[in-house]
Amino acid sequence: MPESFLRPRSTRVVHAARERGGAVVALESSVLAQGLLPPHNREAAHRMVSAVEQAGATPVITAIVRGVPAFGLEADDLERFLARDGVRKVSARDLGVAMAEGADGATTVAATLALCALGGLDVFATGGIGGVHRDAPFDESADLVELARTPVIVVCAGAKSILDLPATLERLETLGVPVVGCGTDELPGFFTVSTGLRLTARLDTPAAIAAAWRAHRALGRTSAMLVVQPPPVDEAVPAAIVEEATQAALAAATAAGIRGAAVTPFLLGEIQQRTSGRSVRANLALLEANARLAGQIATALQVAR
Ligand code: PSU
Ligand code: MN
Repeated sequence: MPESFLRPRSTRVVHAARERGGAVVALESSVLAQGLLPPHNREAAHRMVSAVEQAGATPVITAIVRGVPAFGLEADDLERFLARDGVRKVSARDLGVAMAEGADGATTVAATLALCALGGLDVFATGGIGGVHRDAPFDESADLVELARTPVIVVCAGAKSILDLPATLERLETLGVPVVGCGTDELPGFFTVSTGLRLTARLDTPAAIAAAWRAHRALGRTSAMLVVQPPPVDEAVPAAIVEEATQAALAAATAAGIRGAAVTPFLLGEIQQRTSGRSVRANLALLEANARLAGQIATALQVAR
């Protein structure tokens, strides 16, 4: 399909950054419209954008805006997304329909990866990726298969605590997605620093990550590279508290018969309530830290170019 059909739109700031070949970092919008409640989602957007800018890169929030793939959000569009005003959750499979219907769609990791491919963006920061859910019924996030086929560096704090983390790590291995610890030898647990799950690779500087990425791409690998760092220690939540809240959230989801795309937003909302704000503080801190690291990696890639 010709690009004229798609007509992706960039804000002036993003367009200018790309014109001059500056470092850019993609940010997802589902964490803003579905993952965090107001007013926390506004704080998340502000802190992520500032952190990318402080690292010398230009933040690019991706979304479908009234049916148009958007690289960067205008102020009024961002307000609609923060107000969650008729904004649907859009995964990779949902992109085309959302466009055809002229909808506002907040993009998950999977859909953001698809837009990164469309726009030629190669660094992306998020909180935690989706993955293999615990227990039956079978549920595996589309984030995993999109990571397997989209060459983008994705900076995160691991996969969300609500998931089966050992199974998620196994699937990433099967799918050929390198998982690189930054400042850690373990897969972080999103809200928690530690999970006990050992990683096979650790690179502690943006320059080292950029070098590994160039090798990955030089080999012709078309998968993403997942860069994981623990949440900032001061804000991290003890594992026992997260696990107790997660168990209760899973039970509530089963009792309420929550299925499909609603599962993740439901569980995240339950955990926010059950940890009386602690998980939100950790979530905001790790989003900011991940945005900063992504900005530094994008800048390091720039230097090497
Ligand atoms: N992690 C968060 N908050 C979120 C998400 C992840 O802390 O809102 C979102 C991301 O957009 C991720 C999506 O891609 O949840 C996964 O949803 P699902 O499990 O339905 O694929
Ligand atoms: Mn699912």
